[in-house]
This record gives sequence, C-alpha cells and structure tokens, in this order.
Amino acid sequence: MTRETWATRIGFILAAVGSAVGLGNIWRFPWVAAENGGSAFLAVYLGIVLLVGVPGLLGEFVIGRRANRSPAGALRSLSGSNVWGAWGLFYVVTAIALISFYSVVGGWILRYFVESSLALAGTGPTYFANPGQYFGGVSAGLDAVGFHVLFLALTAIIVLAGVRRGIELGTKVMMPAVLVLLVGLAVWAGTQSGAADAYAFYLRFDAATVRENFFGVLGPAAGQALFTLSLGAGTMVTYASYVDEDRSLAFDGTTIALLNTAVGVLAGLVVFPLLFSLGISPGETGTGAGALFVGLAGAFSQLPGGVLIATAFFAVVTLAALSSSISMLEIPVAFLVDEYGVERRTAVAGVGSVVAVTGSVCALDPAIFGFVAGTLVDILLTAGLTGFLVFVGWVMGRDALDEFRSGAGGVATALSTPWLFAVGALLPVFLVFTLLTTFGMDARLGFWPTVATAAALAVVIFAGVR
Ligand code: ILE
Repeated sequence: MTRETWATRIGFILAAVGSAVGLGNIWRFPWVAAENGGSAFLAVYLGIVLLVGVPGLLGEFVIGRRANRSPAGALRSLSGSNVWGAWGLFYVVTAIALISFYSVVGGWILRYFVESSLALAGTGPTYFANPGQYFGGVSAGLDAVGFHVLFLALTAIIVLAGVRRGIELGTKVMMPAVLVLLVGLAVWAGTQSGAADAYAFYLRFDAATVRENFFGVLGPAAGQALFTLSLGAGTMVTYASYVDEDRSLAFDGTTIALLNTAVGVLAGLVVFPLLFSLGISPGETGTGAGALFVGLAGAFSQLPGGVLIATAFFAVVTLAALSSSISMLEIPVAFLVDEYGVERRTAVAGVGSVVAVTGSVCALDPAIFGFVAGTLVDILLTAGLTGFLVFVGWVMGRDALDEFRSGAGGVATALSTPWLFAVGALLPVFLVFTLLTTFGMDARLGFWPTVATAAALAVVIFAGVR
C-alpha cells in the first residue's frame, strides 16, 4: 500500500495551521496571559514563539519528512537504535494524554455551540439564564462524558477518511471559516464598552514590567508556545511525513507559525473586550479552566445580539478544536498503520475506544483533569520537544541539514547551519531550564550556568558538522 501525501501545498499548511490553532489559542492563551499579567506575558511569549517555536517546528518537520513515518517509527528508522524507538513510544503516550483532556474541553464547547444554536432557533436559552450554574452541569458527570464521546466521534470520522479526504479536506473548509468568523468577532468586540481597557491590558507594551516579570513568565510562556504550535507531541512530525521533498519546510513552517500567532492574538482581541465590558478583570476570573466559559457566556447573555454572537463564537472554537484533535488522534493511528500494518479503520476504532475511556476519567474527575491539562501536558511537551531536538542535532546532524535545505530557497539555506546549532544546543538547554523552573528551580540562579552549557554544546556541534 503506498503511503498518502498531501494533495496540495496549501493543504499541508492549512492542516498544520489547523493543528496549531485550537483551544490553545482561544481558551488557554487568554487564560494563561491573564494570569501572567497580560501584555508582559504577550511580549515574552511572542519572543519564544519566534526564537524557540519556529526552529523547533522545523526540527519536527525535518524528522517527519526525512523518515516518512510518524514519531515512533521515525526515530527508530533514522537512528537504527531501539533505544530511540522506545523513546518514540513516549509520543504515542503523550498524544493519548493530550487528546484525553482535549476532547473533554472539546465536548464542553460542542455543548455550548449546540445550546447557542438552539437558542438562536428560538428553543429555550438554557445557559444564557445562569452561566455560572450552567457550566457546573456541563463540566460534570454523564453530560461531560457524553459530549466528550461525541466530540471524539467527530474527530474519529475525519481521521478515518484519511490524510487527503479527511484531514486535508476538513481543514481546508474549517480554517478559512475560523479566520473569517474570528475577524468579524474581533471587530464586533472592538465596539463594546470595555474595548479600550482591554486593549490597554493586553497590548500596551511596558519594558519595565517585562523586565520585572521576565523569569516568572518564562515557564508559562514557553509551555504555551509549545502547546499552541502543537510541539513536543509529534503532530508536526506526523504531518510533515506526508510532505513532498520539493517544498521549503522553512517557508511553510514560518507561515504556519505566523498564522497561528495571528489567530492567538486575534482571539485575545475577542475575549478580553468581552470580559472587560462586563467589568470582569481577566486576572481575577480565577485559575479554573471554566473561568473563561463562565465569563464569556455571561457576556453573551448580557450584550445585544449575544445569542447570534455566541453561536458564531462557539462555532469557531468547535472547528478550531476539531482541526487540532484530528492531528492528535492521527499520531497513534499513524503509528499502528505505519509500524504494524493495521488497517486505518481498525486503528481509529482501537485508539478511539482507549481515548473514550481515558477521556471519561478526565471528564469525571476535576483533579485528574486539572493535573493532565496543566502540569502533565507542560512536562510531556517540553520533554518531548527536547527529545526531538536532541535527535535532530546529535543523531541526524548533517542529514538534518540536507533535509532542511531540500526545496528551500537561498535565505533558508543560509540560515540552516545556525538553525542546527539552535536546535541541537541552545533550545534543548533552554527547554530543560524552563522545565526545572516549573519544578521550582530559582530561575535567576540557573540562568548563567544554562547559557554556559548551551554555548559549550554549540561549539561541539559546530566542530562536528564543519
Ligand atoms: N495546538 C493545539 C492547540 O493549541 C493543540 C495543542 C493540538 C496540543 O489547541
């Protein structure tokens, strides 16, 4: 059986943007940004996306396209080592952990979308009456399990249809819809009374605040950058494994990161004005995963035209979440198809059943949900990306450079060697550093030793590829 590839270049870009743009941009980003001081966070986050996210994304692309395999098989076949093969299984586990909590939130969103549509059609505005109480019901018990399974089933249908007819076609329809609706919503939100305060909170750049908070926001900003670009789980390795050799990975990767960032910033331009219009200061909405839902649903219930806006908003979020969840489900599915010759249908059914159970555990137990969605995901993704980058820098080495240059233009080719130093030395050290700060290391103490280690590693790689 020949392996599928993307039918078109834009198909790959949109699928990857679809993977990147998701709950991370619309639900997690405003929430994490608000908790970490708004604009100060935004500045550090954008820096990390550019300096760590883009090169890291290209690292995953290089592995995937070189091997034409999903992560586990790719690491084994490129290195010829069973140790790397075993490490590859880590990504299958990460993907399952991710999609387990992700499809629970996807289920909440789906529920809000269904309810908003029903209200729009005139059949009873359930959540508009009491947003806070309503969320309690949505996020607990059998209701949460049911919508989680429904969301997962939608994901599985798309993945079942395959790379071209499912993922590519699906994201080609979903992503433009998300962009258009989101721009419309941002313009509308800009006309609301809280817009000016929201922009000040979110966009005003203040160098002094950034400097003061730099080390504090580093960990969350890095975690969010990886999450939003879908890095560290191997979705981008998997998607790049369906890319032809004549495409410039550097160009595509930069485009994908830019589009993803634009959507993230745009989502903030929708969410913050709405919250401020209601007099809710985002930093005070609490840390709970549901704060944003309660705040937004409250805004929709009070603002003129709220039902229509709510329907559009939750449609955007549902589509964005779906185009991400398919990229996560594709990892274990591609693993079974590539490595064990399992039929796609059987693989989707098998992995789907496992996630139906693990997701239900997350849906029923808020403590497990909180742990998986927060700490565990940050750790898995950071460790996962570190593994990929060490592999690119130290196992692939020159091969990575060749792969990077294949199909690339002059500028990208010129940047390929500095890129290899970055992914082989600077980025892994930086990622380990952020991981240690997550575990409580004093960032100020660790900073200079980290810089020294990174520099030393860069010298060794330079000596190797010269
Ligand atoms: N990047 C997506 C998001 O931001 C998912 C994260 C795939 C793992 O929602």
